[in-house]
Amino acid sequence: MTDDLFGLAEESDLRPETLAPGAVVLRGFARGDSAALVAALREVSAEAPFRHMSTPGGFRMSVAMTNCGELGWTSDASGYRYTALDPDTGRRWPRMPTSFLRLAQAAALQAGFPGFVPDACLVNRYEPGAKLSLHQDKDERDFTQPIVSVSLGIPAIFLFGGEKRAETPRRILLTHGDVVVWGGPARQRYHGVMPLKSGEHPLVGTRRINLTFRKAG
Ligand code: MD6
Ligand code: FE
Repeated sequence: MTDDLFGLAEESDLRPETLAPGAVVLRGFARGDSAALVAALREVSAEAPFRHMSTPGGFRMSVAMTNCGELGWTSDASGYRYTALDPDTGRRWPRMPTSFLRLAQAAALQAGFPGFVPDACLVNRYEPGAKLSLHQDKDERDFTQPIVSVSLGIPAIFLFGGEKRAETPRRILLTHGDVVVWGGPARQRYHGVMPLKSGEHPLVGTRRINLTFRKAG
């Protein structure tokens, strides 16, 4: 899965970068698969279009979202939850593409979480200015399972905090193909994404896409 077909992978690509116990960045891990991932994503978003969900408090999220897999994360006036049906279409979420599943499992294994079987993939699309406020991921049932997060497109600054919101987060630049795996003692850490700066990526265009794989059910 690393992009070493022509021996171009850099040293740093091969060594996981530890953010905290249980959280690692696998630099460039998805780069070699990224064209296939983007092609598969086009089919997913044709079936389940990106939409701006509302927070329970009534705010429109700046990040546009969709899902694939058995379960999809949704937010509206009644709260955050996973659903088997897309509330916008009334149909099941699209199947998780095999390329997505294989990548997520390989990344989890590389990070020390064998046997990861995600049933949900939340897809986040950031246009310039879009951001994600500090939050914890706590809508899943089983916190022993990690989250695998794949960044595609233009770079973003990822905020990685502590177990309390007040802790000042670290800032980590995530670029096209970077994968963050997040589990064990890091599972409940606050995190977010700074407002996206403008840019252009040859494959993805003027946006950033993030895929987060979870075992939700
Ligand atoms: C994003 N990611 O990178 C948003 N959550 O666009 C997340 O919220 C996230 O990257 C849990 C674990 C890894 C993540
Ligand atoms: Fe999150």
